[in-house]
Amino acid sequence: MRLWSLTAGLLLMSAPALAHWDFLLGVRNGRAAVILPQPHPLQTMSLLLGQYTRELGIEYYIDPNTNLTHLSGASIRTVWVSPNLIGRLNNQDIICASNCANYFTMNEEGHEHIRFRAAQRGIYIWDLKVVDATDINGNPVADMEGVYRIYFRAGNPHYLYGSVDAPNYQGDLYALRLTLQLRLGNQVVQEVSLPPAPNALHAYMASFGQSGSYAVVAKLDKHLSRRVNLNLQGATLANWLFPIAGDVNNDDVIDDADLLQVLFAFGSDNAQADVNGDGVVDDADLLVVLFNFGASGEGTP
Ligand SMILES: [Ca+2]
Ligand SMILES: [Ca+2]
Repeated sequence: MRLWSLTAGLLLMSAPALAHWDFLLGVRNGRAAVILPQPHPLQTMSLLLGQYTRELGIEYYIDPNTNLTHLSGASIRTVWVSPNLIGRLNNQDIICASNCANYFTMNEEGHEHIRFRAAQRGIYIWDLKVVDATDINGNPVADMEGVYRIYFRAGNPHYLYGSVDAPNYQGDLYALRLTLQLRLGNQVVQEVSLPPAPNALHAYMASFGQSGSYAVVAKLDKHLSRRVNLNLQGATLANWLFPIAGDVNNDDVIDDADLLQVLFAFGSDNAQADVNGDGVVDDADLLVVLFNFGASGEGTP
C-alpha cells in the first residue's frame, strides 16, 4: 500500500515535468541538434472553436552528467512547412508557407511555446533546423545537419504513410520531391507533394480529401514513377521503392532529353543532372541514363 502510493506520487510528480516540453535542443557530434524525442511522435491537434490547434514546447536539453544545458542560445529555422499550417509565437504568425519569418531565436530562459493551427482536417508537416546556436560558454556551435520533422494530425483524415527508398541514389533524399497522385482511371483526383524525410517517424505522411479505391502514382524526382491500386481509408500504409533513376527532366520517360541534360551539365555539380546524387555530373550519371534508356514510369498512360 505504502509502495503503491509512493509510486503513484512519483508518477503524479513526473507527469507535469514531462508535459511542458515537446522537444529538446542540445549538441550532438559537435553540431546543434534536437536531442529528444527521436524520431518525433505524431502530434494530435485538438478541435477548439472550429480550428485544430496544438501547442509545442521547445527547451534546452539538460545533460544528466553535468546537470547543465548544452546550449546558451539557439534559433530555429523552418526548412519546409505544409501549406495551411500556421505556427504562432508571441502573438505573431511566425511559421507558415508564405509571408512568415520562419525563423526565431529562443528567449533568454531557453523556453518557447508555439501554437499551431489549421482550419481543415489533414496531416501537416513542420521541418525545422536548429541554427546559430551557442554553447554553454557562448561559443558558436555548427548548425544542425538535415532537418527534424514534426507531423501533426488534425481530425481523422484519410492518409498514406510509409517509407521512401531509392537504392541507387547516394544523395540526401530530402533534396528530392515526392509527388503522390490519387487517380481514377488516368484522371488525377488529387495531388500532394513533399520532401521525404527518412529519419522521421515515417519518411512521408500525406492526407487526401476523400477515401475510396484509387490508383496511387508516386514519383520521386529523377526517378520513374510507381503505381499501386489501393483502398484509401483512414491510415493506409504504402511503402515506395524507386529503383530506376535517370529521368532528369521529370516527364516520367528516360530518353534523349535526359541524356542531353546530363551531357550539357557534364563535369558540373548541377543537382538536377546529378542522377545518382553523388555531387558531380560525370560518366556514372551518363551510364545510368543509357542503361535505363527508353524506360517509362508505371504512372505513364
Ligand atoms: Ca525524362
Ligand atoms: Ca553523379
